[in-house]
Amino acid sequence: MSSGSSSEPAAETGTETPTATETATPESTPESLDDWLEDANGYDGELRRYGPQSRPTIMLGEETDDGLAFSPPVIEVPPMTNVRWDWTGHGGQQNVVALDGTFDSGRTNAQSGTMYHYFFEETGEYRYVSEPHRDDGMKGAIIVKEPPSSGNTELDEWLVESSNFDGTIADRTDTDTATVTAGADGNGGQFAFDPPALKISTETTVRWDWTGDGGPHNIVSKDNGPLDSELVADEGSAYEHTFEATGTYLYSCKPHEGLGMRGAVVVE
Ligand SMILES: [Cu+2]
Repeated sequence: MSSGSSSEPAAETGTETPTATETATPESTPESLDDWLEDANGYDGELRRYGPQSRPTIMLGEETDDGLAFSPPVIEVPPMTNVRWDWTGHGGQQNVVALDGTFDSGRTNAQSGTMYHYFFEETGEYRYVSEPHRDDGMKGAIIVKEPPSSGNTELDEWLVESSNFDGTIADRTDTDTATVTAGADGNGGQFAFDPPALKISTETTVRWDWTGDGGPHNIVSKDNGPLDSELVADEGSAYEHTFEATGTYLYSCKPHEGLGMRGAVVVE
């Protein structure tokens, strides 16, 4: 299952027994992931989620207010994802070592341009450190789990990288006017729609209310849908649309679409 050269940090798949000199000490007492990550440099409690077919890259040696960090420190990926680590060249010698020995980039390296990758096949929580900086908070985690599922595939694929989407479609089928907050917490700032997905009946008006946070946002349909608001930043701004026809309507805030600022309206 292994491939790549042995002298450089190399591609690996499957499980490998760490060598004696490079063995990471297993945790002696189980500690929750949240507790373990509490002093992880650059971690603000929000993980970055990637969808299927994505190619996540984590930078080593990112300078943060806390100190040297993996960036992003915590990511969530589906099974069968190849995760890559790139050395920035900052902060001296670094490596990537899973606490449970699942993956190990080998000898430390300080060279910008060094890379390592590991193919995650199975679900699980993988904690890892850069050994020279493990006591200084340079640590991270890869969470491998199935993406959130609402049962609506089109919607699930559109929202998979939206941090506040957990597979729930908020039920607003019993109201004539449903509201969505634009500029809610999420996606690494105030870059979320809340709720990200909602379900309404035909003839229902959806109103998006701007919080004023996160800079200018807009509401624009994917492809050629009916939603097309102005790009505005002011708190108290609003945009409305009344949905006549059934279907799944996908939209985003164009400036923040890549961050995951996406939403969906299901009209029944
Ligand atoms: Cu936005």
